Amino acid sequence: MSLPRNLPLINLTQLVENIKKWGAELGFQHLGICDVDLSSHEEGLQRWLNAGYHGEMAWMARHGMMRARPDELIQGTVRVISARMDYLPPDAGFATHLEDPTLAYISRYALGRDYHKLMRNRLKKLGERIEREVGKLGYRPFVDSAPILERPLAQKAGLGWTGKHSLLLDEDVGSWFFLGELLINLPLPVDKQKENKCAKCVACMTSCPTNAIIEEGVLDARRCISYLTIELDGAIPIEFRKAIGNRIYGCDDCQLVCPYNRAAALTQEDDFYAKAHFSKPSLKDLFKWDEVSFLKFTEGSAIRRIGHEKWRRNLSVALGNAPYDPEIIILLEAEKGFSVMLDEHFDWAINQQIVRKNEALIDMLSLSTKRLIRIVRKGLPRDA
Ligand code: B12
Ligand code: SF4
Ligand code: SF4
Repeated sequence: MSLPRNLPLINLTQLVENIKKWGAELGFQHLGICDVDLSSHEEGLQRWLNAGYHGEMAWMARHGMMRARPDELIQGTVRVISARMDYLPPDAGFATHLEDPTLAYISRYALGRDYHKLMRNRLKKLGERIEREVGKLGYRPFVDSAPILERPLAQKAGLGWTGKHSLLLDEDVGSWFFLGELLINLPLPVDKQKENKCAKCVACMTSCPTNAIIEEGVLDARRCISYLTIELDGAIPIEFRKAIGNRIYGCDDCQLVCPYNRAAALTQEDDFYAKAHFSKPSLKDLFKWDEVSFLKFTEGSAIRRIGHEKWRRNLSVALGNAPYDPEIIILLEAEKGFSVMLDEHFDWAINQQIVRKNEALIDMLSLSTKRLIRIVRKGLPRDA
């Protein structure tokens, strides 16, 4: 990466002030700067990989310790500009969707347009803006796209602290935000790290429906509903299917119960608003989408990445968890024969429906879901 010829003449402190101003103009809610030393995270990363917590995400292990060494990823990098963009759409309807088992619950980050391209383009613009100011330099924007530990970087850059759920959060804004970075070769002054304010709270750990948060800040991804519904390619292990409830893409539970999300900011991006077909989506309607409809309705959305087969796999689990409805059994039976994996899920769901028919008046929501809904209605009245 080439360094600006006039580097000794640049007022780096003033430049950082400008970078933060340009970042805000580009729609970022917070920018911070850190150096590239993540050596204190290498042991934890290695333990996490050794324990197999990454499951089938082989790409997590592929690059070894490079994730903790941004200067190996892009040689010449000396600073990372870490950026936050809020995604919580208005009318999130958390409780409304979670308490009706005939509706699908989709993680609130995925209701609108895919964030990757949008954020990367803005970060690229930021790099170009800096270059206009100081002359030719080296920079590369990343959003989820590179083997790099984004949360530890953001924490170092002062964007917040790592909560017990392993996500980054900040006192006044909560955790409903994406992270992105601009790797850069300018020795900019760095920001201060923030204090961890989780204190004695363990709400996220005790509310996780699948007990995926196995230690403070350590997630066994293989148990996480986000992994099971998005990353996992094969069959969803039976032990998790009931706990998945109606969550058909990702999960927000550990964030829903976090006290710091009570005053979370809403997104400023229209692109992250929920698409009309994801507002109160019925499980049956979504299951009826053939592949052409799936591709049409998920165009530009992160959901498209999982493909139609996994979409139906997830929906069949949720249909299996829905109240008894003879139409569900007819729908599932009619779609059999596409793949062994799907057939097994459809059979499981049909079986669940039959069990439920026989149990007649059984209460549909688990005690933990009811508790979650109470917490959301009380703690997040605006977004409930
Ligand atoms: C892989 C991945 C996942 C996996 C695994 C999650 C995880 N916690 O690692 C799955 C699919 C489960 C997932 C889910 C989600 N993800 Co994700 N994910 C990533 C990704 C691509 C990599 C994360 C990573 O590096 N993990 C590796 C582990 C080792 O890192 P770590 O958790 O920081 O590990 C530390 C500790 O575990 C500790 N450690 C390890 N072992 C031990 C043992 C002991 C004893 C101790 C004390 C410590 C310790 O050391 C490690 C290093 O510091 C990042 C993007 C990126 N490139 O960073 C997005 C990212 C983290 N995801 C994000 C989001 C939004 C989500 C979801 C909320 C989506 C959803 N609604 O469904 C959920 C949240 C689940 C959760 N509670 O974390 C955002 C988070 C934004 C934020 N506010 O923090 C990111 C940053 C993407 C982005 N660009 O915005 N995700
Ligand atoms: S996203 Fe859901 S399943 Fe994953 S850790 Fe959080 S609460 Fe648990
Ligand atoms: S729920 Fe509690 S423990 Fe978990 S991240 Fe929020 S404050 Fe920390």
